[in-house]
Amino acid sequence: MRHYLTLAALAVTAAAGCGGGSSYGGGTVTSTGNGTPAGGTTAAGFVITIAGLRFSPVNLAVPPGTTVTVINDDSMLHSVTSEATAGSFTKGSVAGVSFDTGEFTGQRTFTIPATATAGTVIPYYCVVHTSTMATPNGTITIDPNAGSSSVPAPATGPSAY
Ligand SMILES: [Cu+2]
Repeated sequence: MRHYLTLAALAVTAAAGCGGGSSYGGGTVTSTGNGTPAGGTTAAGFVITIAGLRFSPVNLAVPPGTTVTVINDDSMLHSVTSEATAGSFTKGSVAGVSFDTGEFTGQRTFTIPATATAGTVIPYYCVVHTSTMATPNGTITIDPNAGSSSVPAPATGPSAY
């Protein structure tokens, strides 16, 4: 199980890495389902993307007080809902930290309390699909030193390929 998730995460990362299409000259954006606008100004900061019934990244580290953006690229409803125990598929909290986007498509945000304790790991799930998600559980880890992992690459010069 853990192996599968790791590989899946790597595959997603690799796909995203190849997809930085800023060097494609054409101005026309075709809707390939890869929901990155051409402008490169997707939500910077801490982002969970849901696509193909998969949370990405499966484990996101954020500092206390962070506003987390959740982007649902699927056409179906999903949620990012905290649970006390991974796999319980019941709304809950860990060390006083809880969050719930509710069922949504498009984009939602929630904010981690500034009082969240470093090292707290909060599992989350989708209330619509529970165990049938490709990644049934994700986690958010509170890490004061966590850096934003989703800042778009600078648009200056050729991409570092
Ligand atoms: Cu779902």
